[in-house]
Amino acid sequence: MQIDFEQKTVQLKVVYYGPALSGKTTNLVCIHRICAPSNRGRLMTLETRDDRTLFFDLLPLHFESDSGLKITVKVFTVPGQVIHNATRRLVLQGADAVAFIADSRISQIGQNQASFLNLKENLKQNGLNLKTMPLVIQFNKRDLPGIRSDAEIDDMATKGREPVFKAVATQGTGVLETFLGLIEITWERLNAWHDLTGKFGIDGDTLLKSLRRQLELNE
Ligand SMILES: Nc1nc2c(ncn2[C@@H]2O[C@H](COP(=O)(O)OP(=O)(O)OP(=O)(O)O)[C@@H](O)[C@H]2O)c(=O)[nH]1
Ligand SMILES: [Mg+2]
Repeated sequence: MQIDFEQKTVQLKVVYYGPALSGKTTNLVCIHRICAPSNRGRLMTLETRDDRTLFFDLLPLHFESDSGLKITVKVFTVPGQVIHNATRRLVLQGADAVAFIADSRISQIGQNQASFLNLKENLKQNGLNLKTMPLVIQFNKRDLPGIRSDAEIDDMATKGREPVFKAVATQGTGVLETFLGLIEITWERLNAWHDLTGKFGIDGDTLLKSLRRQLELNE
C-alpha cells in the first residue's frame, strides 16, 4: 500500500486467489466490462488455450472521491494450477487484501481447501499473516449442478469471520459485491492504522457509495 497525504492518493494491491478454474480471471474480466473506461486501465491477461492463467492477470482501477481523494486499486489474479506456486507467491508480495474465489461444487471442496492452505503458507512466506489480512470469500459457479447449498454457505458465513459472497461470475452476479466488500474491509483496516478518515476527510460509507457509483455507470 502507498499513501501520499500531500497528493491525496492511496494505492492498493488486491489479489484474487483460489484453485484452478474457480473463476478468478472471469471476475476480473467482468469488473473490466462493468467499469467506466475513465476508471480503468488496460486489462492484462495471459492465458493458455484452455482458460488457464499462465502467469497472472492485472487490472488497474482508478477512482476519485468527492473530497478529491484518488484511489488506485491494482487487482491481480494468481494462476490456480498447482504447478504455478512460485508465481502465486510472487504475486502475493505486498498484497493489501485477498479475495478467495472458491468453486461451489461439492466435487471441488478438496481443491478449495488445498488452495486455502496454500494461500496461508504463501502469505507466511511473504511475511504476511492470514489472520490480519483483509479477506473475503466468494463461492462462485452458483449456476452449476452439484453445488453446496445456500444454507450450507450461509452457515459458514455466520460461523466464519470473513464476509462471504455468492456469485455467477460468467453472468456478473456477485462480482461487484465481492470487490466492494473487499474494499470496504480493507478501508476499515487501513483506517484503523492510518486514520484515513481524519486525514482525508472521508468516511468508509461515503467512499464505498462513491466507488459503487463510478463502477455502476456502465451497468
Ligand atoms: N458455469 C460457470 N462457469 C464459470 C463461472 N465462472 C467462471 N466460469 C468458467 O470457468 C472456467 C475457468 O474460469 P477462469 O476465470 O479462467 O478461472 P481461473 O480461476 O482464472 O483459472 P486459473 O487461471 O487456471 O487459475 C471458464 O471456462 C469460465 O467461463 C460461473 O460462475 N459459472
Ligand atoms: Mg485465471
